[in-house]
Amino acid sequence: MYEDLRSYLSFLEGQGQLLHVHQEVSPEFEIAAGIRKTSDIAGPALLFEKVRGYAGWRVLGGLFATRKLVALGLGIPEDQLLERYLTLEERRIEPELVQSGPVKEIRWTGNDIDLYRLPIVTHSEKDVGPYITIGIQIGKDPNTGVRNVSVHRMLLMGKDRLSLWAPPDHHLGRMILKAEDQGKGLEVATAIGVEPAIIVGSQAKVPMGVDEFYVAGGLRGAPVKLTRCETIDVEAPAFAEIIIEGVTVPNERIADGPYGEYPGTYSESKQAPVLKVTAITMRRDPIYQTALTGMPVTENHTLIEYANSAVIYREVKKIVPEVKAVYMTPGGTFRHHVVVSIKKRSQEEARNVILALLSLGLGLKQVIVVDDDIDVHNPVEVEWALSTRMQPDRDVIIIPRLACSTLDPSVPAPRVSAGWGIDATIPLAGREKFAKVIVPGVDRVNYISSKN
Ligand SMILES: Cc1cc2nc3c(=O)[nH]c(=O)nc-3n(C[C@H](O)[C@H](O)[C@H](O)COP(=O)(O)O)c2cc1C
Ligand SMILES: [Mn+2]
Repeated sequence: MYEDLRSYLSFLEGQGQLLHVHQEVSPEFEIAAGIRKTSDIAGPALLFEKVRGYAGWRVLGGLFATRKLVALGLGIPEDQLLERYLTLEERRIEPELVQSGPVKEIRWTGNDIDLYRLPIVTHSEKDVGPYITIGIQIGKDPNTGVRNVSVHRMLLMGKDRLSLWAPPDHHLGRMILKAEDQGKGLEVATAIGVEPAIIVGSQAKVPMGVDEFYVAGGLRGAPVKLTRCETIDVEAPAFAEIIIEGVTVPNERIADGPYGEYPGTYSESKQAPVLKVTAITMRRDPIYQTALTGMPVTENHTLIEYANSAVIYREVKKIVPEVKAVYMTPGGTFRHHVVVSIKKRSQEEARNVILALLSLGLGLKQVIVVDDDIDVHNPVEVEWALSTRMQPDRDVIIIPRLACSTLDPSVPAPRVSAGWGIDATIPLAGREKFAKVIVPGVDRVNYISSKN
C-alpha cells in the first residue's frame, strides 16, 4: 500500500522498473516516443527529469506500460492478476476525509491559473493538440450527490479552458447532461499523479451510483484519503501531485480530436463538453503524469484489461459455472477479442457464452470458446483448437448490427457493430478422436531445460 505516487516510484526504482531520463525532451512527441518504445520492449516506467520549457517539472510516463507494472502497482503476482482482482474489486473501503494534504502546497486561483505552465504532452502524429490523458476525474451526481471517479482526456484550449471527453455512455458524461437539465455546470476535480490503486480502481466497471474511491480503497486495503477542493464542492486525493478544479460550461461544446485512440487508429473530431478551470493546486516540485494511447499495447490497454475481463468472467460464470479462464487478447486491443476456456458439461453451452458476451455492449466483436485443456494465453494453442476442433459452417455464429461501445473504425455506423463467435470446443460425444498426442515422461527429462 502506497501513500502517494512518490512512495510508489521509490518502490519501482528498487525493482529496477523506473528509469530516470536526464536527456532534455520536448513535451511534443518526444515524451510519447519514449513511452511508445518502453511499451514495445516491455521496459520500465519513465521519469523525465528535464522537459524543455518547463523548468521545475518532471513528467512521468508509461507507469502502466506493461502488465508487470500493473501487477506491481497492485502488489499481486502477474499470473494471479485476474483471479485476485475479481475478489479485490468487490471489497469496498470508505474513503477518509482529511483536513489538508501535500497537494495544497501550491495554490493557483484567479489570474494565477495558467494551464500553459503545465507540461501537457502531445502524443501522436495527428493529434489535434496537447492532451491531459491520465487525470482522474471526480464529479458528483447532481441528483444523488454520489461521487464518480473515472479518467477522461482533456484538450488544452486556453489558460483556464479544457475539453472534457466524457461521452454519455460513461457516468461522468451522463452527470454533465443531468446538470445541464438543471441549467447548471458540473463541478469536476481532476487529480493527476495518484498512487496506482486509485487509477486501477477508476477503471472498475461498477454501476453508476458506486463511488470508485470505495473500490480503490478495497484494492489498496486502506481508505483513500480525500481533501476538499478550494473552489468546488468536490473531494479529491489529498496526496495527488496536482488537482485541477473546474466547472463544465452548460450547453457549450467544442471540437475535440483527431486523437490517436486505443484501436491504434485516430478518432475523428467530436463535440466535447468544455471545462472552465477555477483553481489549480499542487505539490512542490510537482510530477506531471501522462499516459499513451494508440497501437496496442499501451497503458490505456493494460489498465482496462482487468476491469473488462472481470465483467466477462462473471458473465460467463452465470452460464458455465466451470469457467476456467478468460483472456482479452493484445491484438484484439484488449477490448474487441476474447478467448474463454470452459469445462463443458452440456453440448451447446459455448453458444450461449458467445451470445451473452456479444450482447453485453462492451465492445466485444469476437468471442472464441475453447475447452479447459487449452491455454487461452497461448495463441498457438488457441489456433490449434480452431484448426482441429472446429468446423466453420457449424461452429461460427455471426450476429449483425449490435449496439455496442467501440471506436473500431470498421463499424458501419457509430455505436453499432457486428459480432462473431467461434465454438472451438470438442463435442461431448466422441471425444476420443480429439485427444492430444502425448509422449509419456517428458516431465522426467532433466538433461535440458527451456532456458538453454
Ligand atoms: C489512460 C486512460 C484514458 C482514458 N481516456 C478516456 C477518455 O478520454 N474518454 C472516456 O470516455 N474514457 C476514457 N477512459 C476510460 C474510462 O476512464 C473508463 O471507462 C472508466 O471506467 C469510466 O468510468 P465510469 O464507469 O464511471 O463511467 C480512459 C481510460 C484510461 C486508462
Ligand atoms: Mn462510475
